[in-house]
Amino acid sequence: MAKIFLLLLLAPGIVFDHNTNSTANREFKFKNIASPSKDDAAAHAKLTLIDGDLDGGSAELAALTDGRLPRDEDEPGSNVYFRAGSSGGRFRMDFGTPIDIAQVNTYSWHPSSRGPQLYKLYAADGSEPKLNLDPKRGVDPASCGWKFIALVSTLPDGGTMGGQYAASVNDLGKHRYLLFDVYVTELYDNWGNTFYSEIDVISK
Ligand SMILES: [Ca+2]
Ligand SMILES: [Ca+2]
Repeated sequence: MAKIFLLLLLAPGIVFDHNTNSTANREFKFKNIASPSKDDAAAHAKLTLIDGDLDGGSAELAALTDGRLPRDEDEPGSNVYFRAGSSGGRFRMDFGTPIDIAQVNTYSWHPSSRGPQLYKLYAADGSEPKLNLDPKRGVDPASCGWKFIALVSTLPDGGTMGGQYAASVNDLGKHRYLLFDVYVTELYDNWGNTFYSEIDVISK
C-alpha cells in the first residue's frame, strides 16, 4: 500500500524526506533534499569514534563521507552502523578549521527498522574553554563546550519503518567540529541501529 509521507518541519532549520521501500533508488533522489555529494566539506574531514562500537558487519567510519552509496536496500558493508544490541554511540567530525556550515545532510537506507534516523547533533568551533572533544555517553556534550544544534528524528508514526531517509539541518553557523550522538530506532529487538550511508556537510 502506498503511503504518503509529507515533508515534516518539526523545528526551524530541519527538513526530513523519505522514499518508501518501493520508491527507494540507487541515486538517493529525494523530493526536498539534494542527493548525496562526493565533494562536500565532509569529504576531507577527520572522523573519530568517541563512544560505542561499530558492528562487525559495518563499513569503516570513513564510509560516511566517501561519496559512495549502497546499491541495495540491505547492504551492510556499504553503511556505517553501531553494534547489534547496543544503543548506538558517538562520533566526531573535524574540519581542521572552523567553516560556515549551511547544511548537514544525513542519508540512510534499510528495508526495516534500520532505515530511520535518530540522533542528536552538536557543534563546536574549538575555542570553547574546557571543550571536551571526547565526551562519552553519560556526559552531556552541552556541559563540556559543545553547542546543541538539533534532535533529528525521522521515526515514522507507525507503519513500516523501511526505506530511504534523508535529514537536512540548516544554518549551523561557524564550527570546526560536529558531534553525532546516534541512537537506536527501536528496542524490540537487536536490529535498531540505523544503516547510515552518507553524511554531507555543505559549507557556505
Ligand atoms: Ca559526501
Ligand atoms: Ca558513503
